[in-house]
Amino acid sequence: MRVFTVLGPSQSGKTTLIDGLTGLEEQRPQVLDIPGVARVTQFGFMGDDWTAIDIAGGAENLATAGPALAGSDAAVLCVGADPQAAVLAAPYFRLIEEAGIPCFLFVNRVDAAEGRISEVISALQAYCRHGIALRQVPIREGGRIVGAVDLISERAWQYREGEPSLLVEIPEAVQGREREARAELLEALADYDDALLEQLIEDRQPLTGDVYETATAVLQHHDLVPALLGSAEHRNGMLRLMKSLRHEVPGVEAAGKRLAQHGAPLAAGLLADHVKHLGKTVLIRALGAGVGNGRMLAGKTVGSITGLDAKSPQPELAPGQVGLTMKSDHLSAAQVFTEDEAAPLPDWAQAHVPGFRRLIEPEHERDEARLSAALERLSEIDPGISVTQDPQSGHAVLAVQGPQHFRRALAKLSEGFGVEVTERTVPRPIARRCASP
Ligand SMILES: Nc1nc2c(ncn2[C@@H]2O[C@H](COP(=O)(O)OP(=O)(O)OP(=O)(O)O)[C@@H](O)[C@H]2O)c(=O)[nH]1
Ligand SMILES: [Mg+2]
Repeated sequence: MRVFTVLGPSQSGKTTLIDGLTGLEEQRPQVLDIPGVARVTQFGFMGDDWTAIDIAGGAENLATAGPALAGSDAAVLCVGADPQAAVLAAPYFRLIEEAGIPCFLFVNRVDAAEGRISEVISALQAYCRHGIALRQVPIREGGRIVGAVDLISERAWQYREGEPSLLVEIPEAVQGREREARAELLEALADYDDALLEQLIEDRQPLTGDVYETATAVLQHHDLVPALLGSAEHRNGMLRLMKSLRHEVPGVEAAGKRLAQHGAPLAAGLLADHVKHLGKTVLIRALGAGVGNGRMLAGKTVGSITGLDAKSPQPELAPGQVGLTMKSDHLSAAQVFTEDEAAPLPDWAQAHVPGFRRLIEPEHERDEARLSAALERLSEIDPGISVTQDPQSGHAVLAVQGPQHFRRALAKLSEGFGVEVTERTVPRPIARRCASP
């Protein structure tokens, strides 16, 4: 099983994109939804198993993105086709660069694109340390984008509403732009492949299969960021993206190597939740062999493992597979596990220090003890939260990533743990006056 994380600015179309990818084949995907945080989908494509992790947009959710990326084989950064909005992609580019993970850029919403795609790419390039390599150029009709030409295969595709695109001849009007963009792509790839460079210098046409091979190696080393186009809403560009993922994304061994700080890791904790009647559930990914019910992980035995539905037993996870652990309170998200130990993920995957702080107290005094227990649980499942005690009032200080995150935390306290709270701003310490001389 291979895993990719889809991330990007709020409302860029990530959830719609995953719906489009999982809808390419008939069978119903399995879904785990943690509203406002992430949605995990398992699906099949051309005989391969995939897990897609959809991280809700917004800077406050970057704390969730780190652990998901750490345990993934690739990232898909989904952005809108708007050069003015490029800056919104900056924090995601930074995280992906720090993770060193292969990344596809998906320029979504091309149905509503205002300017040229090349302008979108150069605006995004300002925020990405690696070169962005356009893999497709748009086909336009009356100002609208109605298809795309793949620059490696030189095949042209005409979009169709809600259906796979139709193979067509490259329209004459696009041929000049296609040649120019293909030359740019080949030059960019040739920086990483001497044989290709030689062919270009000698003015020989490289074989399509060889160029795909180079493109795969370049993606896997995270040397360039390939960019694909489409419209998730209209299901355009879905098959191209999914086929690229299928051919180019490395297997689980690469993720295992990236996380091998203290010997070979056995599994990584990607995401956690607290579910009524079930308790703490942790989405883990096996990176090595020997992860299963009753087996040792992080120094204790694993209680039970299920599929994403939290029902179907999955007693063993083969390397690469993803499952939900229960009755295994010693496991957490944002950690990497060997048989004996749990270690925190590298710094880049850790949440930013939570800067939004509020004093909270239970609405009913009798809930004092329940609130402390709930807050302890909450900080176990949410890597972006920290809880301290206000020395003056003795009340809890809940520190989170921002106001939206705070509202979500309060909703979880109410719905998940049955504790209603009131909030206040944290009083600033009174500055001491200097005694006058
Ligand atoms: N025009 C157009 N609209 C789109 C496209 N893809 C998604 N949308 C719309 O954009 C809105 C947001 O889509 P979502 O898929 O929920 O976006 P998201 O990135 O998951 O949003 P968050 O989870 O809130 O960060 C919805 O109204 C979609 O219908 C597209 O390709 N073209
Ligand atoms: Mg979404």
